[in-house]
Amino acid sequence: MKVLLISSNSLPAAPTGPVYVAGAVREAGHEVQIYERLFASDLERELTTLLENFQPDVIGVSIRLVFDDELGVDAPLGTRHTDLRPQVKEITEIVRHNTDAPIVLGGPGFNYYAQDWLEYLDLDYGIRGEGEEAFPLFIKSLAEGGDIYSVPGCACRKGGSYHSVSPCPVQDLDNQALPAYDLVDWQPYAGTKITPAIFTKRGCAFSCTYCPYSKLEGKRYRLKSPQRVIAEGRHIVQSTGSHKVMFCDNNFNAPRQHAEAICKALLAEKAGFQWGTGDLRPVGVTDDFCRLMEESGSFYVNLAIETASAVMLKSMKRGYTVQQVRNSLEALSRSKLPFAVSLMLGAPGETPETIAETLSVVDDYHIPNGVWVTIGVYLWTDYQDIVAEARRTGILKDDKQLFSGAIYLSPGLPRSYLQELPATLRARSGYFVQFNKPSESWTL
Ligand code: B12
Repeated sequence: MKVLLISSNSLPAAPTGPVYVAGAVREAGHEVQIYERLFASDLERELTTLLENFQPDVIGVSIRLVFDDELGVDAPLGTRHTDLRPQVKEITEIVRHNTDAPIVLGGPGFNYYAQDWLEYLDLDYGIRGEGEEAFPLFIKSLAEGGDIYSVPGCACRKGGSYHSVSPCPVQDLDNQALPAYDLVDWQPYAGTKITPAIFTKRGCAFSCTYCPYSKLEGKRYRLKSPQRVIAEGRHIVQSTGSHKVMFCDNNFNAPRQHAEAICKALLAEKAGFQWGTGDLRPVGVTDDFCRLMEESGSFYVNLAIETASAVMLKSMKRGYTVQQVRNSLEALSRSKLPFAVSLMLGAPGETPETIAETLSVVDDYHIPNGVWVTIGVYLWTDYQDIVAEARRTGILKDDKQLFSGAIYLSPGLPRSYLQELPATLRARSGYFVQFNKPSESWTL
């Protein structure tokens, strides 16, 4: 079969999901092409020409985001909210107009709202969860007349009604195809300063109240071997020319032994690339661990503190203490690692006092790569415990709000305080502030 994978993302990020899925589909014996929407200058013309020339039998559309909040100096509260759904619709309508081949939706932005997306786009097929095994199985069933509706993760409309099967997580991550970075032209990504990304494991053992990851990926870790991580990194160097790779894990350093094993292997094998990660948990970030990260070629780490108030650490069920946050910051400060810190303000229990506590901890350190502050917690899915709290307190009134954008802001934060907060934080050196909004017209 000929399979076209469209990365529908319109914001700068690596096409990580599409390349893993493309690799798997290719290994299953199909001919695959990837279309990247991010760099389209004339979407309709480019996509139409590609569909005419390639004549795909199946089109997979990878949806990364439903909405996004980007910093914008002119926007109210300094953040611009963009609803990204119409951009996905534009793509599927062009495809629909040009071919009758089935369109299959998937990706991290699809998982939480499968039924909403199918209705919104008026399409029939989607796959929730990891696509490496499920998508080739779906294509096989399609080609051989098998039962597509029994494929794990299948989220489809059948005879007008919605039908879904639970996703089945990939167990043996080492035995999957390499991410097909060779199928994309890396030049434009490099020009936009995007770093190719891979993941080193699936799963999350923690239960932070605002985060869906442990329910999305399971609490048990499924680890890639360090050799496999190196093989993926080398494949990236070879196919993109980039000597930098991002590990886009949930908490790179959990389990800690896994992170250490990867660093030691990178060091021992002179892997030939540097690495970074956006999610380091402030637990066990010792001098030794920092040295290991540094010597194994880390060019960037973000310490995901989120809060340094004892009350809020408990309320968000982060599973560490203020002292552990301080220990991590001290070890990173003693190292040469370029590091950043992220904070998430506004979860249940947050007050001006808890925010002051967090800031007073961070103030004790020099953070070389800056502090990224998010105000307001997105409500995406019942996988986040905070969604139940939002329903209980009337912040979330009906389920449709989840698909169109909803945020949680602690009732303990007065409006007048919230109005001032972004500007107050931005006045601090090295602070970036994203104020999550449910829509661009939303005001306090
Ligand atoms: C790493 C990451 C980032 C990194 C990206 C770094 C990088 N270099 O790639 C950073 C920190 C920059 C980031 C930023 C943001 N992120 Co982010 N991010 C993630 C994270 C943790 C992993 C994504 C990833 O690459 N995974 C690895 C790949 C291989 O997995 P995957 O993309 O899910 O693909 C698999 C499946 O989805 C499926 N699949 C994918 N495509 C397709 C297509 C078909 C046809 C099929 C069948 C299957 C399929 O198979 C793939 C292989 O298993 C996810 C959460 C998560 N754990 O999924 C959030 C996530 C994608 N991010 C999210 C958000 C909201 C954002 C931000 C908007 C945050 C903000 N600023 O407000 C920004 C947007 C930035 C941007 N430009 O896109 C949300 C999106 C939610 C939604 N429903 O819209 C997620 C899901 C987190 C969450 N809260 O649940 N993010």
